[in-house]
Amino acid sequence: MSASLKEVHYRTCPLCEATCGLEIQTEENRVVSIRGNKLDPFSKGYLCPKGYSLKELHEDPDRIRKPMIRNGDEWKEVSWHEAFQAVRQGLGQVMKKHGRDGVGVYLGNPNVHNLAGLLYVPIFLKALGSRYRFSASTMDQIPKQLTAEMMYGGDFSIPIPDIDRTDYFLIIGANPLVSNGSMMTAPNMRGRLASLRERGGKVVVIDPVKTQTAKAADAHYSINPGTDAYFLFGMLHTIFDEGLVNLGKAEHHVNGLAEIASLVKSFAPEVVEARCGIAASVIRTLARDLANAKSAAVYGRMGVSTQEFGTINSWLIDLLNIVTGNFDREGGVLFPKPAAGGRNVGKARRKEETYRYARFHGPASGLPEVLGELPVASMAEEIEQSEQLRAFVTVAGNPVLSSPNGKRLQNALETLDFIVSVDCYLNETTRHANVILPVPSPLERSHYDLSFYHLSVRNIAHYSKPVFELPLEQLDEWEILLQLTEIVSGQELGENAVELLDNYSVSKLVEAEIKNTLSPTYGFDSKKILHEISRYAGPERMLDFLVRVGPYGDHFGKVEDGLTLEKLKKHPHGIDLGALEPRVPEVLLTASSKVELAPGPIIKDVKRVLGKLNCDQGGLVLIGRRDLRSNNSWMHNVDVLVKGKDRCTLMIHPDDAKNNGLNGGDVVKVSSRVGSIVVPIEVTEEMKTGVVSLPHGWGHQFANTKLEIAKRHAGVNANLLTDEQVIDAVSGNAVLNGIPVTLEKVSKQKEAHLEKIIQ
Ligand SMILES: Nc1nc2c(c(=O)[nH]1)N[C@H]1C(S)=C(S)[C@@H](COP(=O)(O)OP(=O)(O)OC[C@H]3O[C@@H](n4cnc5c(=O)[nH]c(N)nc54)[C@H](O)[C@@H]3O)O[C@H]1N2
Ligand SMILES: Nc1nc2c(c(=O)[nH]1)N[C@H]1C(S)=C(S)[C@@H](COP(=O)(O)OP(=O)(O)OC[C@H]3O[C@@H](n4cnc5c(=O)[nH]c(N)nc54)[C@H](O)[C@@H]3O)O[C@H]1N2
Ligand code: SF4
Ligand SMILES: [Mo]
Repeated sequence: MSASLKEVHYRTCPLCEATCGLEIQTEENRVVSIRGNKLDPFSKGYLCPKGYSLKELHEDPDRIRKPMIRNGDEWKEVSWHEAFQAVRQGLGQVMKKHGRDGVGVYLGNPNVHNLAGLLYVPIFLKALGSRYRFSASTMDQIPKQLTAEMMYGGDFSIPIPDIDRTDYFLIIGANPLVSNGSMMTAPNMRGRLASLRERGGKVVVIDPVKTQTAKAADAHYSINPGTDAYFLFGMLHTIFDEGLVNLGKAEHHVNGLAEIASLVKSFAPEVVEARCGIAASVIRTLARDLANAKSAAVYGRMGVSTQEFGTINSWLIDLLNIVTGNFDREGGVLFPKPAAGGRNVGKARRKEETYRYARFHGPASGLPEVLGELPVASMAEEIEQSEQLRAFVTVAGNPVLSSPNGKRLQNALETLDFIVSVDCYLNETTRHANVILPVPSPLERSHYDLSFYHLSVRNIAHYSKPVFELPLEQLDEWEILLQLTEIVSGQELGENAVELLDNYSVSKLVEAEIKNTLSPTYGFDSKKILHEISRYAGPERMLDFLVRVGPYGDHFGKVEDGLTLEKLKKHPHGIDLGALEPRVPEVLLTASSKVELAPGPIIKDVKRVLGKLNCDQGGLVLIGRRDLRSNNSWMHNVDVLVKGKDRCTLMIHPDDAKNNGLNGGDVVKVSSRVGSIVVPIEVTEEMKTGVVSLPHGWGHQFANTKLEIAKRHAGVNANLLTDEQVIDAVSGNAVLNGIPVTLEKVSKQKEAHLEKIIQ
């Protein structure tokens, strides 16, 4: 074989938020090796085991490569034409009878790691116009987005820890050494935390578990699950009580400080310590350390988001950063300035203080809409109760495994008239579909992190070309989404539908921009711009436009040497646009142009926190955990990631094991209000007493999926235990941590039998 067939490709790993740079060697159409790209200015060669596994993922014979139609239990590979005809008929019938709200949509996590999802799903949603829109966000970060919407005037205006320059890093309910960081894009967390400590800084972790991150920190405090609001209020109380409030530069940019001062009075550390399980003396010391640190950042993630006070927690974390003078300053928390599609760059501020919140309510659940969607915890109920909602479109999602009370959702999906799934696997959710539309492998598409550069600890721009060309007959995901757009729009645009819709969408984008008085292209000729970007089509054309009108762009000739897609292509390792810089007040898009410290809907919820001050959790509670080799539910069919020891175990503290008559390796039946599962235990002192943990994304035992490797490592679905009826009252976010459970030892003989009955 001639050497010329060997090629080296550089690209960003699309699997998680860390955005690591990959160096991929290929020979003809095969991956020879994958390693960390040392020349990537952000990740500098760092890679986790999932990055290497992209080769196996790409080659996985179970990955779907042809459109499929289900007839009863039988799946048949069909042409794209046939598949779209079936979708047209299936969705068409439902829409004819029930209108736009006849079709619901569920959007899963990989959408935000995918240019097609980010740019074309909104177009599809607009054409569909259904209010039944659900996504993984409402079992994840929606509380953070909602507080950002209310406090700063934009749901993507999220203050990000300046981890590389801070002197004190307080991590609450996050395990970035395993998750590789979330809502804080920063490859090589272990290295970054180690540097922080080497330069004399301190890392403190608040978590019911002595996690990998806790082990790498200076101090760790075990908190009772679901009680962070008490801990955080205790911290704020101390800061006000001990005269430590110092807003610094933020002083001139906030509204509502007096209200906060008055609210925190009820939460003295001595009052909250019993509830949160962290001693008052510790709370006071931590508050002083935070206030007195040269610079500090408080950061919280899934552990504080997916609980009953998710919104309150997100808000309190921001307040702590603000009242200690760490807001919008080096070493504190700052707003990134993304190169493309910046949701808070060149945007007008609100005319009045209204939020994209509670503009309508779920007809069955009565829950408020949040940022245009309804809470996923109410998805099954909405399907069950509605005579109208009869069809669903899922894009990159596996809610049967990922959403609370997955069993109820599974049953609800079975009652629908029609489901189409845009996905790469026939899995626990897509097996319910009537049609599956397969997407390219991650190596067959281009990549640019439109979302994560809003959350990145440095400003970065990195465009990746596809490693492989699209296989013959494989449509790109954006083309699939535009075909679906055509179908739900009720029009028949003929053979050129995709091109027509793509042209239309890009021209709308350009027209909106040239009418925006804050845009560098305000008043430009749209035809000229469209002509300039016409060398590209699809996501590349939109990306070229977004980069060029962005803050580092060439502004279509106005800025010499400014960024264009062409320029990005010439920098295959990515471009480092520098450390984060202060952006207040320019970034604030509230009507007042100030940070609103006391938004009405959040303040109202404080009563609920007070009301539950004296609750006692009593028995055992279940929380979740992540594993470095997992990525939610969908990478368990990759042998290199699942082989070895069983990762789906119930972790339990030795004292709790003893009290329940259990020994390591025993198998237990775990029951909650909603269901039961059977799982082996793993006894470990890492757990807090009274708390057990189970990873999510497992439960691959179903016969009618195409996941041969995952089936051999099936595990159990943690979401057969999580309770869809317990939610964060403000945002409707799912509660995935702190689920009351009971344990019962199961004999080996009973085990297999029980598993059959339960699942
Ligand atoms: N108990 C418990 N439950 C949880 C969590 C928890 O901590 N505990 N975490 C929650 C969180 S944070 C999240 S984000 C959700 C995730 O919830 P989901 O997004 O519903 O689940 P995933 O497992 O990410 O499923 C992704 C799906 O996308 C498909 N896919 C992968 N790549 C692509 C692509 O490029 N295009 C398309 N179209 N499809 C693709 C996969 O085959 C899979 O079907 O789970 C939540 N569920
Ligand atoms: N390896 C791997 N990486 C991933 C993923 C994955 O599945 N696997 N998923 C990706 C996704 S979608 C997301 S959203 C991110 C999530 O990123 P992280 O939030 O960093 O990940 P988690 O492991 O869920 O961390 C949550 C932590 O909160 C703790 N916790 C649970 N309940 C409470 C509580 O009540 N209070 C406090 N203070 N802590 C609590 C848990 O013990 C856990 O350590 O990870 C991403 N990265
Ligand atoms: S941490 Fe792992 S999965 Fe995440 S981007 Fe880096 S290599 Fe990919
Ligand atoms: Mo997530």
